[in-house]
Amino acid sequence: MNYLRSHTSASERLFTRRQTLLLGLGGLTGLGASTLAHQFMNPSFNLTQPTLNPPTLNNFNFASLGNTPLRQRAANKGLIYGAAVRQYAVSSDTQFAQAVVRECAMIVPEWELKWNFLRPTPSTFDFGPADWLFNFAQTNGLLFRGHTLIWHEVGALPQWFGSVVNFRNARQLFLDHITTVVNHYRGRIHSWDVVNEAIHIPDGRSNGLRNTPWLNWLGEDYINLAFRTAAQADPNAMLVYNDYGLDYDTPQDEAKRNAVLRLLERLKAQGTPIHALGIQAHLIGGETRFNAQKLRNFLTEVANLGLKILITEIDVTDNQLPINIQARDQTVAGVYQDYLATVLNERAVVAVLNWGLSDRYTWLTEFAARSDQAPVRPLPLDDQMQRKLAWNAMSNAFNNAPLR
Ligand code: 9MR
Repeated sequence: MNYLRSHTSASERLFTRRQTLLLGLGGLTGLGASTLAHQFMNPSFNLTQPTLNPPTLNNFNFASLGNTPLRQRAANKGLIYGAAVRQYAVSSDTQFAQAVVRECAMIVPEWELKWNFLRPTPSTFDFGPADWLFNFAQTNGLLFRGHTLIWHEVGALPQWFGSVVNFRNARQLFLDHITTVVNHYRGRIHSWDVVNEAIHIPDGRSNGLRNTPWLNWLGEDYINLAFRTAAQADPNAMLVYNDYGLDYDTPQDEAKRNAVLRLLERLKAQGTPIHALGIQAHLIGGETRFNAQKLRNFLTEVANLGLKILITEIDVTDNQLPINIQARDQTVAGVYQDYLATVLNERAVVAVLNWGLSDRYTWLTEFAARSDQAPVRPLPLDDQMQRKLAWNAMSNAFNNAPLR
């Protein structure tokens, strides 16, 4: 199977981000974000006073952190920590598998529950690779979450999709897929990303919905229908709407936050069985347009709808940062620290998952490669499975998170 086929939304997104980043390459240290987060985290900080360079975070060499793994630090605060993994990596790389078991309390298949893996033909299902991961999770006492039932992304759809699905059979295929897949793990799964990335402001619809084949075939109610169908198949799974581009203080992200909120409000108002928002949090090393208060307000509004929040895919691109590894790791760690300090302060946030655990296996190797060819370093463990400054920053953020 060719995993690197066209990935419209992912590559398009990174391209856009690269463009905006190039325009804002003033301060590459991430200190702007650190400062904001610090102000926000400090209850005695008076916003009307001039900013006197509040102490920024140190170099993340927290000597006192100790060896406690991320899952334990998160659990101490009532949080779940986990990561997306690939079956081939876990099954062939013992060192990686051991790191996953050591650090994680939950895994999510990065690929294996997408249509291109599950649906070799329109009438068949292949749960082989996903079940392998499920069994790995069970054997090692890890929770398992599902990603994703409904997603427009061409790169995650089977080759036959475009030529087989049409107005006449779309509804049946949609219902059968959700019912069969959710039923397969019924009662044994933590949560499902039921619908992924359904908001796309540039598509120009007044409610921000993305123009997808499903929208075209089933109408705007397809999101509600997906959740209802999933809930019927497994009344106990946490059902999640998952999206990206919600993190920064930019007009695009602001518009997207608003559209996502309106969508969640509509769903709640019509009694859709939705339980949580998944915030992907694919973050950008070097991006300074982070406003902790705005992000925090958004989380509060989501929580006020009675929804939980999961940080589902956090990682930090480093392809626009200097090649020096120490400086690069420092900036990446700073982004983790600022972001997690902000979001973990909201008690509706119940889980944090990295999109990958080790730099040995990350989608960013292909999708946000460095022009100098240096390997990318977006995750808490390096490509030798060693803990990095990003791991320290995550540890520190969990240590400082309020108990839920
Ligand atoms: O990381 C995944 C990459 O390896 C796949 O090629 C791609 C298509 O299946 O999906 C990537 O994961 C995406 C996730 O499913 C949804 N949010 C964005 C992730 C990165 O693009």
